[in-house]
Amino acid sequence: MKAPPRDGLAWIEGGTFRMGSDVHYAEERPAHLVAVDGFWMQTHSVTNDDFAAFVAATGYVTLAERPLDPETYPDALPELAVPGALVFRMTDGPVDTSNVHHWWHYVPGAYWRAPEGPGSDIASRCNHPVVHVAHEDAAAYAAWAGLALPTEAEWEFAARGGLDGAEFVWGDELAPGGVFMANTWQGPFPWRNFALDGFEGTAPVGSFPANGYGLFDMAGNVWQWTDDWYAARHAADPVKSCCVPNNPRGAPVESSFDPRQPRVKIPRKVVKGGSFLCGPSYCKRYRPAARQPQMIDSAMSHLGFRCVLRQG
Ligand SMILES: [Ca+2]
Repeated sequence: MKAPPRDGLAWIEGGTFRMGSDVHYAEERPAHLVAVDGFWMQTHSVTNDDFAAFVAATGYVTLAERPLDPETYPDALPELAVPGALVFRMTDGPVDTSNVHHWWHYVPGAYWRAPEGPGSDIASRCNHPVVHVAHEDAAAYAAWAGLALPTEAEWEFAARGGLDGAEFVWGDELAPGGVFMANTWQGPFPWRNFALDGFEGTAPVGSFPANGYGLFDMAGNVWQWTDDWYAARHAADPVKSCCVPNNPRGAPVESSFDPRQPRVKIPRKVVKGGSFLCGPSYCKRYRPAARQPQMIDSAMSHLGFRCVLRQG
């Protein structure tokens, strides 16, 4: 174990691991060998307090606080062309879970300091992960802090905590001995949240046990940005075993656009980890192999980030 160059970083000794999974969602396939060099990673997601320090020092204004550029959003409805962010709201009863608009609502005035919109605040959530940060906001924080956003391979290698091939970042059982190991969703999504793990929304960082590398919340709580462009599948293993990809940097940007929305030209990055909204009844993405595409301008109440520090 190397001594950290600053507080809040854990050393992740590099190595070769099997990235992805062949037994879950299609986008996790195929499981394939990848090598990553050693790096440092923040032990916690960046918190509201952390982000407030960045904003106080720089005057930074997040994407969710800025008016929409009509050139980027030619089809935006006028009511959506005001600054805001996507806020999760529980429904009154069961809904068609193929339509995310039942529970995601564009709320004018919602941003990291007012996560549910005007009138809400983070006074009681200083040590919760910051949310409503678009990719460029996360990247700006990282640059200010002298850090970087992780690649998907770095993120997944770190999340596995040395348990190569395990289902979860702590092992193979969702709640070993009935103990919840991450902030996820218990109950029928999105209308009943039993909060058996103690948290209905986000939890303070570090509320659950760390993984084998000393990293907290690498499953559940909030999704985390990576710096890799998304593709719907992983690359397969190379034919020759000599040629395991080293420090892969994701897919080309062209592969990341949403084929279901051809008019939208906003590329998508990979997010990892799942969130407090992921549960067995809807979305089993609280696993290290799980991944999701996210348009880079997304500001959502279940999406945050953490940073890495590479050597050299
Ligand atoms: Ca929960």
